[in-house]
Amino acid sequence: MSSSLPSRLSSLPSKPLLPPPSQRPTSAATLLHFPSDQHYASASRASRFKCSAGEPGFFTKLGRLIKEKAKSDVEKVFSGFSKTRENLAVVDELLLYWNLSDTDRVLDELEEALLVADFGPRITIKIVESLRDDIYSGKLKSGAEIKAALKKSVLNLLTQKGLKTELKLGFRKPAVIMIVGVNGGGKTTSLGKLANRLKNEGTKVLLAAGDTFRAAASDQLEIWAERTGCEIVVAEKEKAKAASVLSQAVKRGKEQGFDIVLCDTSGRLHTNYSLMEELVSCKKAIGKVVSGAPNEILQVLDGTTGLNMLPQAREFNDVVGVTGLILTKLDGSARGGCVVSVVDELGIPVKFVGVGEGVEDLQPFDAEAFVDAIFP
Ligand SMILES: Nc1nc2c(ncn2[C@@H]2O[C@H](COP(=O)(O)OP(=O)(O)OP(=O)(O)O)[C@@H](O)[C@H]2O)c(=O)[nH]1
Ligand SMILES: [Mg+2]
Repeated sequence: MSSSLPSRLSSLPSKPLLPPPSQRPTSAATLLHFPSDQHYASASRASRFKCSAGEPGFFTKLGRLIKEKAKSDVEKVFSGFSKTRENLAVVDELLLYWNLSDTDRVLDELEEALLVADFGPRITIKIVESLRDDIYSGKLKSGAEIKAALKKSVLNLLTQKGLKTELKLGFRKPAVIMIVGVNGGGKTTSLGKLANRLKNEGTKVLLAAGDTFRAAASDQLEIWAERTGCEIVVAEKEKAKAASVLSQAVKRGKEQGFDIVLCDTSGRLHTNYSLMEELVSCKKAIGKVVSGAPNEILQVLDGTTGLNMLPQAREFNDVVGVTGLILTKLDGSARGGCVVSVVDELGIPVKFVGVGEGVEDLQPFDAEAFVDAIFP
């Protein structure tokens, strides 16, 4: 059932309050999904509400904030992937002195560099063989051309499936985002960072401490609530069921006019049947309070685990339907190539990357900025 609108929003103007398309943010730093004019108009006719969008001045403010952030994000993307970059720097060295007679040796070394950076064997072979064909057929004639072709093929791999990287928050209030994944991947930290971003964009965010396995888990989330200035719902008693805590939180979100409820969950192994079933109960409990919710189920994958993350993601996706991935700890590893592997193998969009432990260290994923960051 959809939540009712606050009275101040019930008289939305007949003309949508969207800025002209040219002024709408287009960068992947855009966190929120902007509905089309037509979509928006029908939503306002139905007196429905998408987060805070609809309040006069909201889009102007959001646009400004996103623009400012997009600028600092690009700088951060470049520093965040420093290890992957170091690792792939060999590509530049190889291509600087490349000449045709050296092609096979250079491509062997390029293949090795891509494998070490976790591009995965299938993608690596695909990229290298296509470069080899283009070099021997005379299409690529210099190191610079080879590098440009390499970057283009990585970008194509990331964008070919047309996966959307922005958050899809629907039209009902509150929008609900559930964070799932195996133990220690960075769920709670990513949730905290996400809360910070959404809060800074003018949305009213409620945190839900759905990790009821460990007593310390809700304390950890409370610290994030304080740090980000968000309210939080925690279990009232010990051994509470996660589904009931999350359902209460979403109810409160609905009653008290929150825009977004961010639900933390316990870490669990994808092979543990009963724990995976518990996740299904959590999802159902949320959907009973707000139909269509959770709007996003974001799975956190630890970038340092390399390609082992693929079976985890497959299993979570089969059980609960993952709508996006957050790849964490890419600052600490030389394995940034795993981003390309997961997108190619799973067909699920990477929506954010974690590049540190700080509150600002979660970046919306942008394929072009990513390729520029790892192959500067
Ligand atoms: N370097 C780095 N560390 C991170 C990142 N994200 C999370 N961490 C660290 O990883 C550790 C685990 O993070 P948590 O957020 O507690 O992970 P979790 O998935 O919630 O863990 P459980 O609730 O126990 O399953 C913490 O020390 C975090 O600070 C990241 O992007 N980069
Ligand atoms: Mg946690």
